[in-house]
Parts: sequence; structure tokens; C-alpha cells
Amino acid sequence: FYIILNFLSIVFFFGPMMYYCFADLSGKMFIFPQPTNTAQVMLTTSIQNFSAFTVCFRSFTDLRRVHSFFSLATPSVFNEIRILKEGNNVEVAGQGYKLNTWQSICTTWDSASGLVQLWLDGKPSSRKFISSGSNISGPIVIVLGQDQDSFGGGFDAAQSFVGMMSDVYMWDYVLSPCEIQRYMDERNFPTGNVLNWGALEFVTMGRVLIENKQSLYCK
Ligand SMILES: [Ca+2]
Repeated sequence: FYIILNFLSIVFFFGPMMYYCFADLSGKMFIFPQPTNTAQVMLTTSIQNFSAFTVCFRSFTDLRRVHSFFSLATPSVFNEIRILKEGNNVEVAGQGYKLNTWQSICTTWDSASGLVQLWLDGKPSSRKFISSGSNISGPIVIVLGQDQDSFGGGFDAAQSFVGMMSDVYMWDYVLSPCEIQRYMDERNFPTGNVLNWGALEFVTMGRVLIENKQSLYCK
């Protein structure tokens, strides 16, 4: 195995372009530099049963086509959670999605009400019904950068994400609007108990790079 970079991580070499990591990714980002049906980040989590969730991340892209940020599948349901940007047709419309800008995207759902809501840069969408009454139960596979059409696979380059992603967190409950606002502001929000960017367990496959986020504040 390899030890890479200057943060704590032990990297096991599985085969060509496939790495297992456990790392604090604070200040870092994943770069998906080209459209493929292979490049992905698979996330591992100990919690495998959800009656609610919040997923937050920041992304930067210039894609106008459909692209999948976050895909959670179980063996029976491949689209348990699917956060993607559609061309002109969004199921839950975030207002003012911008190109070439870092944006914070949070999605919440709970089984009791069945309502889903999207927060784009702290601005909420209309709350809409998706499904209620049953939990998401594992085993689950979470993939960044691709849309799963089968359990852990079935990727389509035309739906792949090309750009940068950072600050990926997931909770097994619905964050309050103020907590989502604090996530957006990068201050004092609850640590993700399902996925935590500060202690992320993941496998990268294909051409996915980890680099420092670029600062635009020059001294
Ligand atoms: Ca698909």
C-alpha cells in the first residue's frame, strides 16, 4: 500500500486506478476531469438504514446537460436517492443553478411525511411528496459522479458529472433550515453521522483527482 499526501491516509492499491482511502478531506475536493462511464467515487458508511436523510455537498461545473452528483442504490432499488441536475426538466427545481460557481446543494427527505426538499445555496425549493412509509434499507452503495442504473454500476457517460465536488456530508435525519444555512456558510454545522468529509471512507475508480480547493483570496 501507499501513504499519500500530507494528510492522514493509508491507500491500498487494488488494481489499475482504484484506491481505497480513509481521509480527512477538509480543504480538498474531488475533480472529475472528463466524461466517462467509469470514473467514480464510491463511499462507504456504517449506517445502512434510513427513515430520513440530509445530503449536502458543494459542486462546481460548466455542464449544461444532465449530470449525476450523488447516487444511492440498494440491491432492489437502484434509484433510492438520486441527486442530479436535469437539462430543462427538474423534479424538484432549485432556483438559479449557476455554471462555473461553487454552489451548496442540500437535499432532505423523511419517511414520515414523504416530503423531499432541495436547498440551493441556502434557498429552499417547494417541498414535494416522493414516497413515504418505508425506510431505505441496505446494503447500500453510494456513488459520486455517476448515476447507478444497477447496484453499483450501469453508468452512462452522458449522465456523468464533470467538474469539482467538495464537502460531502450525509445525516440520517433532516437538518433544520438554520443548520443548512450554517453548512452553506461553512460554520458550526453538525458533523455528518452517515458521511463526514472530515473522515471519509471511499474508493476512487478511474480518473478522479483529489486536490486542494483553489483559494480566490490572494494576499
Ligand atoms: Ca442512468
